[in-house]
Amino acid sequence: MSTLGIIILPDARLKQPSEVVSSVDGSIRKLLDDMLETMYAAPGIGLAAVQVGVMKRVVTVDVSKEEEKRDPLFLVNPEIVWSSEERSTYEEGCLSIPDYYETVERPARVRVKYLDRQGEARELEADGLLATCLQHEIDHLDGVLFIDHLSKLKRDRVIKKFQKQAKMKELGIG
Ligand code: GNR
Ligand code: NI
Repeated sequence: MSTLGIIILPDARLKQPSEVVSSVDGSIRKLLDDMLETMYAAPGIGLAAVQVGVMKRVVTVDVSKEEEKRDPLFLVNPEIVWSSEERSTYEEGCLSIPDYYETVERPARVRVKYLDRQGEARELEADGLLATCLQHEIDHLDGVLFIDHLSKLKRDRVIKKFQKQAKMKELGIG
């Protein structure tokens, strides 16, 4: 396994939709394993392939609390097939928008269909942090970031800050 580099705002790839995976083969399983290692190293509770520059509908998630009791989920072509009317709010962050946290409101429960690591069709129903995380990751596959759920004022402020940081880095400052 190897860790992969995580792309950050304002990388244009984060705004693009990812492609459906046609078969869960060895290269997809290797991608899943490398993504899981990258996610644990970050550390993060979820990762979409686009965040490591791979435009495929592939996601890893692990919302378990203790490192000793890891509970990884591998999802290929995940789709929300049902979401609750009831909403819940979480303070969200994103590895592609480092050190920025803001409250986002989303459906409290979702049912997700996906292919597992073996390419088998599965469904799961989630609530709590897992429901939020799955929605955050599936958004990534559609080129949507959690800041797209905030007011335009907040979103534009964050984008500006990261554009400025990218420019400074380009110039070799900071
Ligand atoms: O590590 C992460 N934490 C998190 C917290 C609240 C809601 C969503 C997330 S996902 C994020 C990792 C990430 O950027 N996944 O795309
Ligand atoms: Ni994210």
